[in-house]
Formats: sequence, structure tokens, C-alpha cells
Amino acid sequence: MTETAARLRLEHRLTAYYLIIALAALAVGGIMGVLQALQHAGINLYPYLYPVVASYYHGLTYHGVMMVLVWTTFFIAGFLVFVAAHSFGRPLASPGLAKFTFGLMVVGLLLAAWPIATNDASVLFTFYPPMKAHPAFYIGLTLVVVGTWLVLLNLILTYRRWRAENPGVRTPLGAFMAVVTLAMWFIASLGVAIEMLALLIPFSLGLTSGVDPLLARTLFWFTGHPIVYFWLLPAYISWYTMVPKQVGGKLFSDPLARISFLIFLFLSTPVGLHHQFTDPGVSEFWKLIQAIFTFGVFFPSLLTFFNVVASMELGGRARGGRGWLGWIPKLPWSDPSFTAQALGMILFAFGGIGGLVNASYNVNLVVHNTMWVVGHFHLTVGSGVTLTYMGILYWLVPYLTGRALWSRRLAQVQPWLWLVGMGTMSFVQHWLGLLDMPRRTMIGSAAYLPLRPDWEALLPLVGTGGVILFLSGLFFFVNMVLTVLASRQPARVEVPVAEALHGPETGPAVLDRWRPWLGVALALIILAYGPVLGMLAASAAFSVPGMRVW
Ligand code: HAS
Ligand code: CU
Repeated sequence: MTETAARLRLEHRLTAYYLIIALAALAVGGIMGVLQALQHAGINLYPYLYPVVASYYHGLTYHGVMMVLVWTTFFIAGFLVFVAAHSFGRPLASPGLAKFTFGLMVVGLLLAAWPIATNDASVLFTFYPPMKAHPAFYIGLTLVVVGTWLVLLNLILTYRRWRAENPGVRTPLGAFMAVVTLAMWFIASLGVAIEMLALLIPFSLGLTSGVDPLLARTLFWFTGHPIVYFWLLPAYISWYTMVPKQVGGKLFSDPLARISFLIFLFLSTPVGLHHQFTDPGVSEFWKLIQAIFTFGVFFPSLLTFFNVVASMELGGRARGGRGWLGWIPKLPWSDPSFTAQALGMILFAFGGIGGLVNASYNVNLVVHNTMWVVGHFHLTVGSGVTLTYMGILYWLVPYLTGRALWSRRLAQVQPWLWLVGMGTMSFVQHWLGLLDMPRRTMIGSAAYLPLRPDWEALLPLVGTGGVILFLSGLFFFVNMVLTVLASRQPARVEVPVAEALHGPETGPAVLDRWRPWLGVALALIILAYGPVLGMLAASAAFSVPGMRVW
């Protein structure tokens, strides 16, 4: 055992536990996903699965919750603890708090999962009221969110100890990014926390006679947009601080990377209304303001595009690449960790461009609530984020277990299968959206389907893409499980840490201060959301009774 591994034994163990839960969620979510894709293609397997999966919507709830709430959140908690501990070069300030946090998140997950399993919370991952789930669902999810706050608390305590020993030194990039990610998330998650505590939990317990759906939706999307950056930023951490090392290059610019994260800190939240362009009851003025801010939050991703590609170019050239594009084939394509992340980036770029369409206030009307949006988020969270997490696990699981990947071959094929499967499925989903096909609909059984031959012609491709994707997921999962259980080769991996071509000291010191940026974040939120939430709260009527529509 190396010296670091010995000092960070608790952190490594916790990371491993978080990852086990994340991977289990990915497996459940993946099985539900292929059922949906097949249903779209007219192959209905749900009757055989009753009552484990009681309906399409029961399965869809599993899929959404397991994929975007559990796979992401548990991966992120484990990964950020790992990154921060390694980057600060010291254990977490409070081991007791770290263990308690993990326990709390597991209890929350079990509480939320139980009513999902019994089909008492088939309200999809957005849990819009007046659909009403079992109280344990809301309480459980709330505990998971509180757990993420405690991860932040522990990192802040660790930061303060590190700072006391290192006055005047720039915060190491990985740790800086981990703290920014969680700080952004803490601010963002206040919306859903208020929704849960003030509206949904009392409502589900029968303490209020009804609920105010518009207020609840607005609080939900206060969190529901920035949560996508909570999923994305850990992937960006890998692209900035690890991938450049993996390709034999350097991070092009450290200050530019910090600027990107700071923009996310203050611009992620005041944009949530772009999910509610069609909601009556919110003035179009505030929708327009938030649409403009949404274009603003494009910039940190464009900075990332530039900085990450420049860093990879440095690597490709160091490996002998010549000419404008000749550096690309020189990148280490035989390394599955790199390939998974690079293909994730490529798919993500298309998802990001589609986001521009979604964000464009009036154009949104063409795609809102259609399959287009499903195509969009399978390229973003389903590819950019998920393939990157998979790429990280290709080195992190061997590192944590000391065992080499069970099959490097399988790992080399897996990301390409994902590219083909997701490329097909999401492209067709975008297209179907433009042909007005609704999302969240058991389309394979819809009575009006034979009226739409244009949909029918494309739907088999959703099934085909989904099956290829499922195979890719299966290859990944089998490789992870067998690495832990059956691999006999010792792993030879180090944590990849990239140097920077333009280091942190080339940027201004204000990039390493917290208060100004937190101040900007709060000011923008008050500006963009204050009047909206104030008006909705003042006119709130808890009058709409709950419904069980499933
Ligand atoms: Fe989104 C809906 C707008 C990004 C996820 N989004 C969703 C939903 C999800 C989601 C889950 O404005 C559906 C929620 C629901 O259930 O209703 N989204 C945007 C915009 C962005 C964006 C403007 N979304 C994301 C990310 C997500 C995500 C990231 C998850 C992780 N989205 C919307 C809007 C809606 C929406 C509306 C509501 C639609 C409606 O009507 O309901 C931007 O942040 C995107 C910026 C990204 C880029 C790409 C940069 C590219 C990079 C890679 C470069 C590297 C390359 C590699 C190409 C501009 C950084 C080269 C490789 C070599 C090997 C050389
Ligand atoms: Cu959004």
C-alpha cells in the first residue's frame, strides 16, 4: 500500500461504498431503459414483469430516479470526496461526519426506494404535484439532499485546515472545483428543499388539504436546472484535471478553468424558468430574463470546449501528431478510460447544441414536452456525464481495489457501442420530437399510433439503439463486477493529475476568493427569482387535491 493510500484509507473505503450503490442504481435504471426503448418499438414486456414492474410509468419512475438521482448523486459524493482528499493531500476533517453522511444518504435512499418498489410513488423523477406519492418517497429524497450538504460541510472544514497550513497558496484545482460544485449545488438545492419541507411532505402526510402546483413546479425547477450542472461539473473536473494527464499533455489554462467553474457558481440557478416557458401564471418578462441568463450559462461550457480540446491537442502533439488534425489519431484510443470520456465529450457537444434550441424562448414551443427533450438529455446526462463517469471508473475501480480491469478488450469496445447505440437512439428521439411525438408516453400502446406512419417508421430505431446501449451498459457492468470479484492481475494505476501549461498564478488572486462570487450568485438569484417566487408565494393557494393517476 502506498503512503497516500494508507493515509486516505477511510476516504477510499467511503468512495468504494458510494460507488457500489451508484453502480447498482445504474444497473436497475439500465434494465428499465431497455424496456422503454423496446416498448416504443412495439415490444411490450411489461405484462411479464408484473408486479415487479407494474406499468410503463412505474418503470419510467425507476429509470429516472435511479439514473439521474441515484447513479449521479452517489457517484458524485464518492468521487468528490476522493478528488478533494487527494487534491488537498489530506484526509477529511471529520471522519465521523463522513461516515454519518454516508449512512444518512443510504437511509434516505432506502426510504425513497421502498414506495417506488411497491408502486406507491410512480410520479417520475420530477414528482410534479398534484400527483401524490407516499410520504417516505419525499422524506427519503430530502435526506439524500441533506447528505450532499454534509459532504460540502466536510469539504469546507477540510479546506479551512488546509488553508491554515497553506496561507497565500492557491487552492489546488481539483479541490477548488469540488468545493465550487458542492457550493453551487447547496444554493441550488434550496428550492427543492423548500418544496419538500413546505409543500410536498405536509401534503403527502395529509396535513394540508391540497397543494399549489405552480409554486411547487417553480421551486422544483429552481433546483431542476442547476442539478444538471451538479451532474456535469464532476465530469468537467475529470476533463480538466485528469484527462490532460491521461493523454500525455497539460491543462492548457488553469485560470480559465477556474473562471468556468465560477461562472457556473453564479449562473447555474437563475435560469430554471426555461423549463417553464409554457407554464401560465409566470410573467413572460421573467421568462425572458431567465432565457437570456441561459444563453449566459452557455459560456462556461464553451470555455471548457476550448480549454479541454487545447489540452488534448498538447497531448496529441507531444505524442508526435502533426498538422491541423493529425494530433487526434495520436491520442491514446486504446485506453478505455480516455476513449469513454472522449466519446462522451463528442456526444455532449451535440446535446449542448440542442440545449440552445431548448433555451430559445419561442423555439422551445416546438420541442417542449416532445421526444426531442428526451434526445437532449440522453446526450448530456446520458452520455457526456455517464460515459465520463464510466471512463473514470475504468481507472478508479482498479485503483481502489488494487486489481487490474477484468477485461481491457471489453472496456475498449464498450464506449464505441455506447456511441453507436446512443447516437442512433438520441438522433431518432430528436427527430421524433420534431414530428410532435410526446415524451413520457407509453407510445407503443397509444391508440393514435397507426395514424402516424411517420412515427411508426422511426420507432424501431429507438428500440435498436436502446438494445445496443443496453449491451454496452451490460459490458460495463460485468467488467466492473468481475474486476472486483474475479480479476487476479494486480493493478498498476496512479491517480491522474495534470500539470497546467498556464498555472494558477497566471490568473488574478480574486479567482481564489469565495465571498465575491457567492455574493454575485445570491444577487442574481434574488434578481431573477425574487419577484417570481414572491408573487407566487403571496398568491399561493393550497387547494388542489392530490391524485394517484397510476
Ligand atoms: Fe438541458 C431540458 C437547456 C445542458 C439535462 N436538460 C433538460 C432535461 C434534462 C437536461 C435532464 O432551455 C429535461 C428535464 C425534464 O425532465 O423536463 N441544457 C440546456 C442548455 C444547456 C443544457 C442551454 N442539460 C444540459 C446538461 C444536462 C442537461 C449539461 C445534464 C447533464 N435543457 C435546456 C432547456 C430544457 C432542458 C431549455 C427544457 C426543455 C423543455 O422544453 O422542457 C447548456 O448548458 C449546454 C452547453 C453545452 C455545450 C457543449 C460544449 C461541449 C463540450 C465538449 C467539447 C469537446 C469535444 C471533444 C467536442 C455548449 C464542453 C472533441 C474530441 C476530440 C477527441 C478531439
Ligand atoms: Cu435546464
